[in-house]
Amino acid sequence: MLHQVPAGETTTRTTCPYCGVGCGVKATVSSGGEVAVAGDEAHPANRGRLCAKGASLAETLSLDDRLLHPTIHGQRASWDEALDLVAERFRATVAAHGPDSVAFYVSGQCLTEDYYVANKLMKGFIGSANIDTNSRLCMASAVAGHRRAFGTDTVPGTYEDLELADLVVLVGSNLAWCHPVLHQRLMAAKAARPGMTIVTVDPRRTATADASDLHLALRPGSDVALFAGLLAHLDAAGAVDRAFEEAHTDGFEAALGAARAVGLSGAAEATGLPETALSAFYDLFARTGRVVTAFSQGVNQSASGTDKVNAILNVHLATGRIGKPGASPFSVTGQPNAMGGREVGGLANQLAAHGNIEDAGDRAAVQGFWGAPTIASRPGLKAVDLFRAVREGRVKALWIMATNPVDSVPGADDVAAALKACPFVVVSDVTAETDTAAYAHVLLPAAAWGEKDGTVTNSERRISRQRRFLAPPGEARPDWWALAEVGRRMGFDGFAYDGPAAVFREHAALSAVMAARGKDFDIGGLKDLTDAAFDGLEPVRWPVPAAGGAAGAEVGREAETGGRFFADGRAFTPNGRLRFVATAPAGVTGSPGRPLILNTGRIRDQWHTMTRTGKTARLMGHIAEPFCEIHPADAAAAGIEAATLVRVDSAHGSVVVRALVTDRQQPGTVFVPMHWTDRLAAKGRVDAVVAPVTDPISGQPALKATPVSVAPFGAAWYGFAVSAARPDTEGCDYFAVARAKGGYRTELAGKTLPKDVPDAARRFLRLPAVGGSLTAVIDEGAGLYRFAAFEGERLIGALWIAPEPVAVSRAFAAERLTDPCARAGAVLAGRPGADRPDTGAIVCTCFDVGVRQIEAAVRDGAALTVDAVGAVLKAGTNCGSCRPELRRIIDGARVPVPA
Ligand SMILES: Nc1nc2c(c(=O)[nH]1)N[C@H]1C(S)=C(S)[C@@H](COP(=O)(O)OP(=O)(O)OC[C@H]3O[C@@H](n4cnc5c(=O)[nH]c(N)nc54)[C@H](O)[C@@H]3O)O[C@H]1N2
Ligand SMILES: Nc1nc2c(c(=O)[nH]1)N[C@H]1C(S)=C(S)[C@@H](COP(=O)(O)OP(=O)(O)OC[C@H]3O[C@@H](n4cnc5c(=O)[nH]c(N)nc54)[C@H](O)[C@@H]3O)O[C@H]1N2
Ligand code: SF4
Ligand SMILES: [Mo]
Repeated sequence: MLHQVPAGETTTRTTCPYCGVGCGVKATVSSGGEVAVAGDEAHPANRGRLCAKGASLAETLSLDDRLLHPTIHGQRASWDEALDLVAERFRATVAAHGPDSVAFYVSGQCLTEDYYVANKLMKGFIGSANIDTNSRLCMASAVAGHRRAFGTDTVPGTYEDLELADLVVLVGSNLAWCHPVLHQRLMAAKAARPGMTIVTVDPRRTATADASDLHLALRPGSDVALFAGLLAHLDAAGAVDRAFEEAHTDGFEAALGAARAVGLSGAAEATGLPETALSAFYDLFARTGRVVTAFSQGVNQSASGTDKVNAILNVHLATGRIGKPGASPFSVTGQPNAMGGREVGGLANQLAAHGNIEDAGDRAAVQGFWGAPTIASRPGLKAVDLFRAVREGRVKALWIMATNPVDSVPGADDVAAALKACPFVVVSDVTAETDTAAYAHVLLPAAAWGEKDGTVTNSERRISRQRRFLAPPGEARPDWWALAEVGRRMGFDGFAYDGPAAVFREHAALSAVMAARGKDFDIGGLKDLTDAAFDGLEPVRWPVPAAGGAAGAEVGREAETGGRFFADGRAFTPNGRLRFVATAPAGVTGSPGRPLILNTGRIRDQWHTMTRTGKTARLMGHIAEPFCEIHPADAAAAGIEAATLVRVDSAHGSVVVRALVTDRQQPGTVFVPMHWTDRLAAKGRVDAVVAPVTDPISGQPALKATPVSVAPFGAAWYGFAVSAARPDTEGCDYFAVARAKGGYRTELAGKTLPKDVPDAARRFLRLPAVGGSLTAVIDEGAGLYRFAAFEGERLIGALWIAPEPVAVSRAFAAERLTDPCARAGAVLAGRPGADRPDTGAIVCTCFDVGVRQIEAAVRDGAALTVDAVGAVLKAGTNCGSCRPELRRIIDGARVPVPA
């Protein structure tokens, strides 16, 4: 099935739906319905660049797995039936058990308009603050840290600052993989100004660490000690900006006292880093005026996340390096609209438009503006507590929108159990193929990226339009509409919007009301946009006050400050002063029987739970299977051999993944990616393992520090298959399935070999259904089996089985699915003949260039620099996402990803 498209070719300027960099995208729809995407040269975030994920967007638009109409208890229903049921169940639950017995769990991937309506409905009309979002797992510690230091949740700096700085410190951020276009901007700035220094603070040697001048591989969780040591050093070195400190800040002495108690030796002890390395970093920081410290989930997702944020903010306040060109702390946001969600107050402890839920005046202002019957007067349940309340029956009706908590919330098996036990679960998604949708009583089909209109705000506070260029398929509708319809059907006034522009105008008007109460978030200048002006809205960074409005003095501030905050020392605290926070060093340790610390996070080419990026063969070519990075010493101690399967166990659950033995991981720690789900692997949901432990201030879970043990899985046999149809993995002890061009590629393994292997192979490849004859080469004694099935000349399936991980070229095998004359002999051999190169795992997804090709070019001397590899093989010359990896391959030390 294809989207319906208008006649003639059209190009629409929109914004990428993935990371918080917020790149502008041009989407061109041909008259035949083909979509092509390119970077938007006019967008200030990316100036035409896109990373591999952005560049592959067109390949994620197929409708094969889309949810096309509402369902109730799995049966197709009309929107009217579904919306009436949702409204009635929420109304009845509130009537019987009070407003706090219902909840919404939404997402930083909602557009601002969706988010605004959700927050308004819950806080102003249902009258509970039980609306939380996956931003709790993502930005909550940054929000809490900002509010402690600035009295408001505001990112002081801009992207340009990373280019202007002489020192960029990346803390707990794998920028090269997670914010690739911002990383490319940084790399380009460094190439133009080689004197710039980049320091990465991360326990793991990441692609970002490879691309930096200094990598501080601190012990997990020890960031507070690192920055406390730095604050003490800045004071001792006379680098504190006394004038700024005295004129504009509070709390310096207390913070310094706590920092001195740590000192250089304490920092060295906590971080495990040599004093010499720390001193070198501290000196560099002290003597460099233009410093940007950018931080992300290695900071936020921690039991001491808020203190980590404030330890970072402290050193910038102490040196007055805040909101100045090239000198600022900078929290990098994750999702495309993480920032927009904070603007509408989408977290359970916020109010709309930077209002404070604890402030009666703010509450009255918001309630009055909405004409709402009520207003939530205390914070609601935060994500982890919210699912606990669902499990305990305190929350009885839950609406989940644009997020997949059964995979992404820690203690994920308990989340699944909670949904199973919940009397009423509504899920709004673009696909029913998620682990969360499986628990929905009502499924609502959402319009996807490219099918809906609205706005998002990126990491540097820039609001950009997402624009529709395709008609929503089936009965899919935008999320704001479903929310407004439920509001209306619950009998509330104030939800009669005729489109997203109307919602945006209301949001902008509310911000002006709140700005008059002294809030910094002010887009009052956009409150009267006509529909046409909303359609044409160019990317704009807030504040955008109305001329002569409450924040009229701010007009022209963008020109003066470059859109930065706090350089003038003016804060949004009650006394208007910036605040230091005395922070307490913390650490993480294993527990008896679970000696290793599990760190989790992202890989370059996948987005979260893979519902979209998992649809493209191109993006699966980079890493196709969940893995556990483990240091050789820990692997040896546990009897784990490279490329075998391992079980990672915590007190909460387990995963079975591929061992990736590498000294990029520090001893005592392991890393498992967050992306795999029950749809794509037998047991790869890492949040089933992660402990639901949270930061006491922000409520953000510590997703990077769970005590675990790792042991061999004990597979008796391993397999690899390629197939035109999705294989039948029923009963497989282990599988990981991924899209390949022309079908699927699957890793598999088992504890005991099936009695009749050829029969099992036939079932696995679905030959009874798809037809085709099976050719086999079997050496039973050696445990070696090779099967290939053809339909005419076309390969429809092949399966290799061995007692060890099978030595088959994955790239070669997968390519045979689209080979018009795949020869059985070559297929069964699992390797190309001498006449054809084996590409190895794909490194450059834009031009399909594999690791072996690059290594060969380097060995031949044909290419010794990243640019030379580009000239010879084109690799790295389009989106550039693979450039850090190219450099590493050239240096002879590629991250060893499975095949
Ligand atoms: N490819 C890709 N890009 C994405 C996403 C995606 O799914 N895929 N998701 C987006 C989203 S929502 C987010 S939030 C961002 C996240 O972007 P990042 O925060 O950059 O990504 P993560 O991989 O979660 O974690 C970053 C690093 O924190 C390190 N770390 C772990 N523990 C510690 C510690 O105690 N201290 C320090 N200093 N570091 C530590 C990890 O080793 C890891 O390398 O990425 C966004 N971009
Ligand atoms: N262990 C561990 N866990 C983590 C993290 C980690 O680093 N480690 N990171 C955390 C972080 S930072 C984040 S942000 C979360 C992300 O985790 P999730 O939010 O759970 O992940 P996604 O896969 O992005 O889920 C988005 C869902 O929305 C659907 N969707 C897409 N577009 C639309 C739309 O327009 N409307 C609707 N209604 N649905 C849509 C998608 O199909 C998908 O099912 O994971 C968190 N969990
Ligand atoms: S860096 Fe990549 S994923 Fe992030 S917004 Fe830009 S194109 Fe999208
Ligand atoms: Mo995130």
